[in-house]
Amino acid sequence: MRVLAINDISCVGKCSLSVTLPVLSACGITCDVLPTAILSTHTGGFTDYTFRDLTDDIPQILRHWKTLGIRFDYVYSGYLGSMEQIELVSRIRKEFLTENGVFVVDPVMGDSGKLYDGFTAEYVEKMRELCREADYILPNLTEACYLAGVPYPQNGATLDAESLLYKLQALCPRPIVTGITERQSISVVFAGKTGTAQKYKHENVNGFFCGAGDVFASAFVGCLARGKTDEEAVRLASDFTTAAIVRSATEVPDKRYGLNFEAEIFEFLKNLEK
Ligand code: PXL
Repeated sequence: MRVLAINDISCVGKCSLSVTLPVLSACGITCDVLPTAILSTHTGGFTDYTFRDLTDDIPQILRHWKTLGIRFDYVYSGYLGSMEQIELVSRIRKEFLTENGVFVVDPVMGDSGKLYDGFTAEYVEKMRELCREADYILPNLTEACYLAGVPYPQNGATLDAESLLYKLQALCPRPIVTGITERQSISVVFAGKTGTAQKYKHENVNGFFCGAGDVFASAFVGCLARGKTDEEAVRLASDFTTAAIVRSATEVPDKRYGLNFEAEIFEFLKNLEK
C-alpha cells in the first residue's frame, strides 16, 4: 500500500509533509512525497518567510517516475504552491493512481473565514474543479464555504452544516468538513454510508493551531489505507487531532509552532489496532 502525499515542506511550524510523513509511517503505510514548495515556515502568523515554488521541478520528477512504472494506491494532495500545480495534481491522478486507487483532496487555502496569503478567487475556482475529481475532499469550514459559495458564519452565527455538506456533494460524493464549532462543541460533518450527513462531535477546545487540519487529514488517509471505514477513519482521526489540541493548548506556548501530535501517536495507534 503506497500513498503519494503532495504537499509543501514548511521547514518550521509542523504542518504539511512534516506531519504527513510521521503519521503515515506510524500507521505502517509507505508515504512517497511530492513537495510543492519549500518555505522557511508556514504562512500562518509568521512574517518574512521564504517561499520556493517547486512547480518547475514536478514535470521532471514525473518523467523519472514514469520510467520506474510506479503507481500509487492513494494520492493525497494538500497545499499547492501555484495554480499550475492544480493541473499537475489532476494529471498525477490520471497517470499514477492505480485502477481502484483513492484520490483525497485537502483543498488547503484558508482558515478562520479568510484565504491564506497568496490565494485568490481564481485559485478557489480551480480548486473546485480538482475537487470534482476527488473521492474525498477534506475542507475545513472556511474552505468548505469558499468551495460551496456560501458566506462564512461570522461572530458565532449558526450554520446549517447539513445543507453545506449537501452543496459540497455536488462537487464530490464524500466531503468531510472539519472545524465546525458550535458553542461547546467542535465537529466533523461527513457523508455517511447512505450519503446523508453525519456529525462526529468533540468538546470544543480553545486554541488555533496551524497544521491541525494536516494531522486530521493524514490520520484519516492512514486509517483508510489500513482498511478502516469512513466512519471509523473520521472517529480515529478526530480523536487523535483533538487529543493533540487538548495537550498542546497548555504545552505549546506559541501556537505557530504547531501541535504536539507526536505525544499522541502511541494512543492513536492503539486505537487503530483495536
Ligand atoms: O496547514 C496548512 C498549511 C500548509 N502549508 C502552508 C501553510 C498552511 C497554513 O497556513 O501556510 C505553507
